[in-house]
Amino acid sequence: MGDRLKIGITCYPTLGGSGVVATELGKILAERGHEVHFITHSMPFRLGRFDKNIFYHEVEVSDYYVFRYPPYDLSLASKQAQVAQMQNLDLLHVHYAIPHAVCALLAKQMVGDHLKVVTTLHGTDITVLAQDESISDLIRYAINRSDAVTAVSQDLINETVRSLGITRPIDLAYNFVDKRVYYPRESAALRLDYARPDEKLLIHISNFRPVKRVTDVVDVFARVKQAMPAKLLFVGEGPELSKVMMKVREMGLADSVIFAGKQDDVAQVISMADLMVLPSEKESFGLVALEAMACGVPTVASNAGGIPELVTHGETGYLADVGNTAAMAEHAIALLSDEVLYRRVREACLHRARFTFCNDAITRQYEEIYYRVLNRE
Ligand code: GMT
Repeated sequence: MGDRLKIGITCYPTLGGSGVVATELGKILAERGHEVHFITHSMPFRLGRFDKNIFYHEVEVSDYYVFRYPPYDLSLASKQAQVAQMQNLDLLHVHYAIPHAVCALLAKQMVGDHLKVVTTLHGTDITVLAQDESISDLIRYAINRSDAVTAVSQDLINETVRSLGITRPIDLAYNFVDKRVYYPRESAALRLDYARPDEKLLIHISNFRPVKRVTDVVDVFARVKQAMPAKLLFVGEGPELSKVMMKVREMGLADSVIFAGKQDDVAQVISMADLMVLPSEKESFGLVALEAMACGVPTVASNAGGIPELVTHGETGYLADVGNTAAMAEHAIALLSDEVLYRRVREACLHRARFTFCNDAITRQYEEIYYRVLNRE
């Protein structure tokens, strides 16, 4: 390892994949000897155990009565500047351009140019927010002024260049999972609470936003169930949950579908399943497919966004066009009814998760980016 760095990390601490990746990265950087300061509005939900190299600084928003909208962004920028000064930070690594990179750039102006800003794009900042002209100039500014910018898939880089006309280099740094946490867990006894041994168990995990097309999961499952005994396990909750529940009831599938709500020990839950279903409309990466892959569970997914960079069709899972639930079900049935094929795909999943999306290699890649912006290569 090179110099010991002092790194501030800002992310959405309670939000899906980006929060998980930012937190895991911080934990691994701390294990590698760096000092990591999380600057967020609440404790990152996967932070877990105590570590002498990890610090948490809570952003408190002023509720001064003249503010119609409490200014979170300004509170964040001033906290980032304060922590950077007090702790002598080398850099701020922010996840999401809006508002985190913009706040970090303001903090940098307050502290001085020696404070570097590394911005990681996770998707919705580009695929949704950049479409809004009133905000796209701000995203472009944040990207162009950051000392380094990374994105979680090549597809997201292409989308950023195309939709914002960005010409500066963007580093590709794939998401990763910690292989000490994500591996096939012993789950035979637990699984009996969800499915009989002769039933296949399909799983879907998300925040149930419309972009996840969760009702497509029900359509895929209904077709699979016609071909073989099967159960479906939903993990997570969000705006589309009641619509999905209603569809399950209308299709007469209530006895075969389990809604488990939010779960913490995702690796344990996934390990019970035979197949992950991820039919999203858009997905810059699709972290849950990687979590499944690392637990030896293949994914049937849409070929949207960055998913094909993760799920190799015919090798570590199967892809179909967005909304083509018939094709997704066909792939699922072919895979689940052929034991030899299933074993081969499972092995390929474990290998790919371990070697292509290896936490050590990707953490080192981020370190190299940090040393580069600090001119300490
Ligand atoms: O997809 C979401 O609803 C959550 C969002 C997030 O901030 O976690 O996910 C985005 O970032 C993840 C981590 O990089 C990616 O795995 C997801 O694909 C990406 N979501 C979208 O692009 C829709």
